[in-house]
Amino acid sequence: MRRAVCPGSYDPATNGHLDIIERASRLFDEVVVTVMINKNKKGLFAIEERMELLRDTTASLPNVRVDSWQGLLVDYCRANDIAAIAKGLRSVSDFDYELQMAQMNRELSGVETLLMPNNPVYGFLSSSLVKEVATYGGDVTNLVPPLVLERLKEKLPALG
Ligand code: COD
Repeated sequence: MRRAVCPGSYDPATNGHLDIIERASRLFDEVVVTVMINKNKKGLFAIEERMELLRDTTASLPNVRVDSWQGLLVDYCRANDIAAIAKGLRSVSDFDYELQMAQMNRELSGVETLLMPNNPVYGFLSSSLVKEVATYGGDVTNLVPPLVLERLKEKLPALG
């Protein structure tokens, strides 16, 4: 079975994430969307909630499942028989960092990274910017899945 992981913070999932997950699901037999836990970073959404939102958002993709992991991504890949990391690429600055991580992960474990150019419609989109815009009441309706929008409204009164 050809299995890939789409790792990320997903705090919260955006339409840009979804685009990459959907495209990866067409290339692999199974795609695991893994919320990587970073104890030093306090997010807006708890890990369980991020996973719930991802499950809801990817419910129509039968070969996609959601998981979480704390530690090195390559250890997760080894433990779950995953041969490829699938990620999106938004910009040249993304590329520098992603290339470095891809090379490090390959050096550590042999796992390959597939970098997919993002859909230009979502080129400017990141979870951080969505949170910042929503915090000040900006409209993020077209940038996130419906359940994410609902939860953002609950957490950020200005968005109401
Ligand atoms: N369009 C297309 N793709 C997008 C978009 C968009 N608008 N937004 C995000 N993406 C894709 C990118 O590929 C991105 O990598 C991925 O979604 C996840 O994005 P985020 O913002 O949710 O998550 P990040 O960037 O914080 O995730 C970084 C990781 C957690 C994947 C990374 O730090 C990691 O692997 N950490 C685990 C510890 C580890 O192994 N460290 C050593 C690495 S060499």
